[in-house]
Amino acid sequence: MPQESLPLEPYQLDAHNQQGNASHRRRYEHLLQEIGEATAETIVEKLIDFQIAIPSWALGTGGTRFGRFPGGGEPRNLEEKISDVGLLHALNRSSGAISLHIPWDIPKDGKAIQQLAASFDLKFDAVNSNTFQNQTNQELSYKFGSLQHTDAAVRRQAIEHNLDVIRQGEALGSKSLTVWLSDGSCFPGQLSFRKAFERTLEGLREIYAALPSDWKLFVEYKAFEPNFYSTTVGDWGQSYLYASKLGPQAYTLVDLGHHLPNANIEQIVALLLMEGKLGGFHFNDSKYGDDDLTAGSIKPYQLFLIFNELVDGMDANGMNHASDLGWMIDASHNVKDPLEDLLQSVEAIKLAYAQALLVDRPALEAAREANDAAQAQELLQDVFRTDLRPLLAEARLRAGAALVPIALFREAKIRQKLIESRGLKAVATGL
Ligand code: RM4
Ligand code: MN
Ligand code: MN
Repeated sequence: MPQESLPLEPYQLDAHNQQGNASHRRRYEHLLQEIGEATAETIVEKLIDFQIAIPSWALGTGGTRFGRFPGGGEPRNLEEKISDVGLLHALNRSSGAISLHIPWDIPKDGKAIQQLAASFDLKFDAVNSNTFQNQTNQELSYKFGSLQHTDAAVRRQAIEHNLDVIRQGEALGSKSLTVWLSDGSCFPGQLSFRKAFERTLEGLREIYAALPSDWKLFVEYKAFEPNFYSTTVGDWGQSYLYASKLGPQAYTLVDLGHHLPNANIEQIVALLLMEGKLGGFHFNDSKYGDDDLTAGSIKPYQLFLIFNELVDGMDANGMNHASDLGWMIDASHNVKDPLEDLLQSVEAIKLAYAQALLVDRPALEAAREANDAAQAQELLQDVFRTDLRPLLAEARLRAGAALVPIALFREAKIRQKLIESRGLKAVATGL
């Protein structure tokens, strides 16, 4: 592994872990007494396997329509983005995949890029198409939508773009395509809902037909923005309709920020899993809309409840937690160092996962059957309030990562090193 090309030396990681080891052991032993060694071992094993993909557009500051305030040292090209994800993975051993947005990141030489990623032990997760922005040199405009457009030539352009993204993904070893459309309308009367749906379905059918047989197609929904009256893939019902009509390789993708306020996302997840149609996840958190804030920063209990359903539903289907769903972060904003932010998101996701693994399912089932709402709440909240962070730290230690990734990031002055090598004015492509 070319760790020497990362702004982190192995000796720095070792020193960090040695320094924190005694207090970690104390906390871990204490937790073992509470939850038992066998349970702890099972959870630690599962945590080591669980990887969360990092999107290539989250490595720079972004996230608002107004201003961007880059903090310096942002990756200037795809190679540097891969190196940043490699760095995250070296720090936490939980970020072993990267998800590309085409055309923000077009690999010029697929093989070389794949090799670079492999040198950091990274795989390519879903590739994402982009028909929600006009690109320079693009012939026709997506102002009034892409796959739903009234003009067949615009629809053709959007379809061809998706076919091209599949080809790019194949060269990288990706196994899925995520389609998020901003298609919809801003004013009542602007659009025929039925025609928009049918045209979109027709386009998706052509894209679906071009999928390699071991690929999945993820249809991502979003309630509003940039269209504010209707969205053509607006909720899980519509996404489920498309995915069912397309066939067995098509699935719904849930982005946590894409619901109307107070939607019961855990229930959506449970039902999609029951139907075998949940394909992947975009993690972020929000207070109002698609805020794209750090996972777990606003509603950690909701994140736990979602994982509670994920674990329950995946187990009921005999699915592998680590590999049978696509796990990805989709967050990016202005005020934190993007790498620190991603480390926090990964930590929050893994914590919610660990908590869900600890739920006493037979007891919960018994409480439900007995209509004992108070006991059901006790069972869930008891787990939620147990501090499982020592399990995450133990999993990191065993996987060769840092005890406290964000602390090491600061101790090793990684951002300063990146600014020295890339400059203060470096700005990454993305939103
Ligand atoms: C959208 C959606 C997509 C993401 C873009 C950048 O709101 O979440 O998944 O690719 O933003
Ligand atoms: Mn998303
Ligand atoms: Mn979004």
